[in-house]
Amino acid sequence: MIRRALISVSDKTGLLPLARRLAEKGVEILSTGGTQRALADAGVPVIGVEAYTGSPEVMDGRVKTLHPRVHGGILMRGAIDDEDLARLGGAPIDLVVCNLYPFEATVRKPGVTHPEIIENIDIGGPSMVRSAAKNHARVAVVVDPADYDAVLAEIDRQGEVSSATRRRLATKAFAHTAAYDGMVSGYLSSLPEDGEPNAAQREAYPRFLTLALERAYPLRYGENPHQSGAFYRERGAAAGSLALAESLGAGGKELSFNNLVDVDAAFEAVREFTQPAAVVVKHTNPCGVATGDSLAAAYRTAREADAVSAFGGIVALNREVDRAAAEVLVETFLECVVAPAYAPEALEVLRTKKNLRLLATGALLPADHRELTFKRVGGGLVVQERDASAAGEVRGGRVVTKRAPTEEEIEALDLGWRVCKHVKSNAIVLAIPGRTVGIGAGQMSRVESVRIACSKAGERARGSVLASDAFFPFPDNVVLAAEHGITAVAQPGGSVKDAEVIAAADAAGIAMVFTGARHFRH
Ligand code: 93A
Repeated sequence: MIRRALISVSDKTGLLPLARRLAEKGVEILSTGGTQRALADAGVPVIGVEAYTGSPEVMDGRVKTLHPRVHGGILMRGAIDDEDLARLGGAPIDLVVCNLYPFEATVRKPGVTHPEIIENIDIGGPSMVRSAAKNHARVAVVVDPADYDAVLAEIDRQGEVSSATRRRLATKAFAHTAAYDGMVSGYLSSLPEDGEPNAAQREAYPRFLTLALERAYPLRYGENPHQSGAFYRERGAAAGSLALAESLGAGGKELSFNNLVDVDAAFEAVREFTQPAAVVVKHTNPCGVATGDSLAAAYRTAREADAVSAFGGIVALNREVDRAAAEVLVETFLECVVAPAYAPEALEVLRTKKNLRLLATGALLPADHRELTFKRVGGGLVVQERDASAAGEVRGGRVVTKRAPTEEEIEALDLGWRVCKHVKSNAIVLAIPGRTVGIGAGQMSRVESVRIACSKAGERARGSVLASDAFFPFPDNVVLAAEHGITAVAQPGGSVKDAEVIAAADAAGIAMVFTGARHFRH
């Protein structure tokens, strides 16, 4: 039975409906200052925690709930502790609803001072949450407003929260306080020896510390069938992340490790474009990318860019999938489709393919979304900022050849350059306006990638443009491109042999733009 609840929340989302329903059920509510005021103002019966402890809030709220009557009330196990609790003058608390001072939001606040940040380190909240989570055999602890409804539903049904739910809530609670302390420790470790971090450092650090992961779901298998696998979700993953995608397929097979890695690669690439776009990925590399007036047109073109590779591929789209696009998608065998959303008529068409996995991310994160990326290397993680640039680098680049690219070449170079960033190095992308025609990926020498891209493009290489993720170490790449009829090139520049590379381009009438930025992908 839930008889007494302690509610102390900074984020007051959903507070009133929750408290009202608890009060209606005869639950006695204890609350701290601000929460108590909010409830009293709304006419919900509430007892101030000061009245319960007989001890006033002191030190501007630093000490509010750090009291044996609070922690005794939460930690008491049952009859065996009745006497001790009575001696303290406390009463059993059965439900703790608490979310913490907004530490991360405070750190990110423009112009915030160090003392303000320190005041936003919650001490009393995590203590209550941990006490309640430890005693989940008797107490339910709720740290996330998203859990209010489920908890209320159980109380409605059976007057209490089930032991399975209490266990789940406790697991979540400890993960929550662990992540919170991680952020605090991260902030402190980011401080220069004397003084405070600058705004950019402050913005960059918290993501380093929200490395708290939760097991989301098992995968069909790892990279190979003899390896088991699971997907772990970052706590606090942004809306629009693959981690939060909903699975809408007809059922069929579960996602595998490779599926997710490929879906991620495809979805990252398709976000480069604002007009309707489609990316087909095989083995983490795009094999066809196109834009168009509609998703259906874009996807058809992307598939045709390398129809052989597209078979069994992973497709990402940057718009809600409509019926027309769905009808083109089901023409060939695909593993997965990922898009922000699907129209109901599109789903109907797509679900005729039993084993086609459909993922809906709900939103499209912008191409320049800032976050961190991780890769495990023996016993540790290499962590870096996401490569968020590419847009504008061709148009803002420096023309280094006698001939400047035409507008049409610029358009094609811009597309090729955006795609290049998503192709494993050494990356070479051949494009014409609105689509790729040949992609050379993952070779150990750049000239080999040029050769592959040209061979993939075949006759279509003639009159196309070339984007290279890093500079040309030798002019041989340009000579080869010229032999295949390529008319313009975008590359970062910066090789000791730049002069020779430019001379080779001039000799062949190729227009070349230095973007000044490199986009390795390893
Ligand atoms: O300042 S604290 O570290 N000391 C406390 O004793 C304490 N008790 C609750 N922070 C404390 N809290 C936090 O106050 C809760 O975690 C919650 O975030 C917040 C609610 O305050 P109010 O009800 O006054 O808005």
